[in-house]
Amino acid sequence: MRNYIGLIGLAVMGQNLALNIARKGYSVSVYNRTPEKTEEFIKDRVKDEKIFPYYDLKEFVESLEKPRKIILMVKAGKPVDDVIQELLPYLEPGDLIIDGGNSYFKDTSRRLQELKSKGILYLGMGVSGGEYGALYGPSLMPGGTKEAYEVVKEMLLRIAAQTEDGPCCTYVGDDSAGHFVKMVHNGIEYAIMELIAEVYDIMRKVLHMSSQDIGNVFEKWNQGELNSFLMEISSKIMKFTDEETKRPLVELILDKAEQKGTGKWTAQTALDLGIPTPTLNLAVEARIISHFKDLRVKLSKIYSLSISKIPLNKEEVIKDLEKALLFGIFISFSQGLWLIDEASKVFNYNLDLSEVLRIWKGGCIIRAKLLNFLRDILKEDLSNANLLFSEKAQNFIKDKIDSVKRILNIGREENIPLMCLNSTLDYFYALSTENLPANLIQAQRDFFGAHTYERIDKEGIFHTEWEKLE
Ligand code: NBP
Repeated sequence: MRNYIGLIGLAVMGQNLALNIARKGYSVSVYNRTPEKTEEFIKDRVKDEKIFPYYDLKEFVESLEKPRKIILMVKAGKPVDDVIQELLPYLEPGDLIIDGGNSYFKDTSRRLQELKSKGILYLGMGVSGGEYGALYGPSLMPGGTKEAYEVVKEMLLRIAAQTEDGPCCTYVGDDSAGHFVKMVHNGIEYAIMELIAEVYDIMRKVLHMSSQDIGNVFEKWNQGELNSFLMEISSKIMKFTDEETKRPLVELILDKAEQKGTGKWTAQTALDLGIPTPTLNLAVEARIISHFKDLRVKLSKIYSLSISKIPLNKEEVIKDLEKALLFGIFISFSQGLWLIDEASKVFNYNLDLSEVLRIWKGGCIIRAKLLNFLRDILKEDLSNANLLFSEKAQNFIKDKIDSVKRILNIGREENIPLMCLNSTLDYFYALSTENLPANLIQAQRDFFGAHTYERIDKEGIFHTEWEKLE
């Protein structure tokens, strides 16, 4: 009897995904470069599940029913290419490789083309939800050919998170669509995390709230419009006590945020495609700045940007913070969706934005009640990719703007950096402003570089000799 599917890479994601697949009744062959990890996995975590370890790649491939289906859960980048090269001698046309890691979408496109010439099917599949999601139901974002998706469709739909709107998996689109959507998912994730952190900063530094109290407010918000996975875990984090010191653990964690690259790729890709995503970009910048701890400590002593303690009504500020956070999260999704929509046109992904929002409703890190609202907006007009035109969006935004402004004013007054929140309002203002000062920029460009300009009073391309050259 051969096994239904194979999985390579038994770190946190691979182990949990293998268990999830096996618990849905499928038999799984597993392989890991370092054999000890496979042994440990089988010993520590596998019970009655039909999971079978292999320590030789050829035997691993031969253990699979045809056409073979192999999921890669290895580190993104060169390891994916290495594993594919090692597998190729044992594969036959019609076999399918699914890359479930966070691969760069351009790598996925390249691999897809290379494997197509050998008759091997390939899916680049975003998997979100961390180890918990991988085990109990992730959000799955597979992209590639429809033919490849059909081979594993039934299994993917079964292992994905289930919601009232169906399983959190769909055929995302052609080529690298799956990994593109996962990349932007992570870009939005960075932005929401930074926005929550900025709100937390105001609560602790300006409102002088304890971590426990902040946790209580987050918990309350999580019962309302802000209901989301990131709000839920933030409230739990705030209330978590360090065993050793009996202090809130969050207060003991060094303020240097790490990153693995998907947020940076989102920002770089948005710049390449010419789509404005300042909130997503600044979330990456905020992590980069956080890394310069020593420098920050030195500059903080030089500039002494102290908190001035302006008189504030705490309850009112908390209400404003809730609205500001909702606005920020809405704008983050708006920027991400616009980017995905543009990529769909440029790379011919044929994406359905509403489906993308649907499969983010469960399992993934950015799952949020707000997604229902965003889907309602898209239902009215699917071409409204940045979501800003609908009447629903207008009412939502108008209800929040004053709160955002008040919070930003507090930030300015009290010397609190609010990089992401600030950018959401500036993005909104800039996009909604008829006359931007870009006319002066065009004049400057033409002055020093003869780059030409257009005029508002007549058609054509113009150049002016701003100064006589002697
Ligand atoms: P890691 O990203 O830490 O990768 C570790 C795995 O890659 C191990 O199984 C390791 O084998 C294998 N590997 C490496 Br490194 N180089 C290899 C090579 N040249 N040949 C074969 N195998 C190689 O694991 P992870 O955190 O489970 O993530 C797996 C994928 O899922 C990544 O792309 C990640 O970005 C993505 N992802 C992770 C999360 C998360 O929450 N961690 C969430 C969503 C997506 P070894 O044991 O022999 O070193």
